Amino acid sequence: MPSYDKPIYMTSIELTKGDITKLKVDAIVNAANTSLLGGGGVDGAIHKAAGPGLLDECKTLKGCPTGQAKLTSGYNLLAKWVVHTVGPVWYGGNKDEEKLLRSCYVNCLLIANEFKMESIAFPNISTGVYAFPKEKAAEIAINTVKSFIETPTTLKKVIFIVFDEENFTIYKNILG
Ligand code: AR6
Repeated sequence: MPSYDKPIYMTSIELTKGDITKLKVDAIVNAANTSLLGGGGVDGAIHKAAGPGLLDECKTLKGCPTGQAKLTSGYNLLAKWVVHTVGPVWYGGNKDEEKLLRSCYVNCLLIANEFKMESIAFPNISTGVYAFPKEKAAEIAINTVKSFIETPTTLKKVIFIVFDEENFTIYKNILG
């Protein structure tokens, strides 16, 4: 039997298409706004599926700056937790948009690790109402997750859940 100095850590990356509110994972990520008080898109869908308890807890958080992340319970969701992050609005690329989007992914992953989560699902943060170019956003999302899981983490599975065919094709091409 060979012996190893260090355990081998394995985190898989999965791509799926559909509604994030239906996933049974430790945490789903919400693409929120700085108020954390709900909105449209994936944010609206998550609040609707989670029920009013989610908004009540969000009210206690006093908002969240762009690029940061905050944790709540999942309430009526199948997911135990919701990690709320605020992606950057795309202003053309000269307002630190790429750095801020990267920071969203890193901060969500740090929370996942801190709370010893084994699975987390990300929507395509900022690529809806906030108009971040989809291809660029996908590269940032995938590269950030890949480099994060190079160091030991409690996460066994990171899911990218896309809602539209265009993002599905983009992610599939990058992930190979
Ligand atoms: N499951 C998975 N992905 C979804 C779902 C869903 N149920 N619904 C939409 N998407 P957006 P943003 C995808 O606009 O660009 C909100 O009003 C969607 O197709 O939800 O970060 C917030 O309150 C897109 O690919 O988030 C903020 O004000 C992705 O989720 C603002 O929108 C993100 O689109 C945030 O804008």
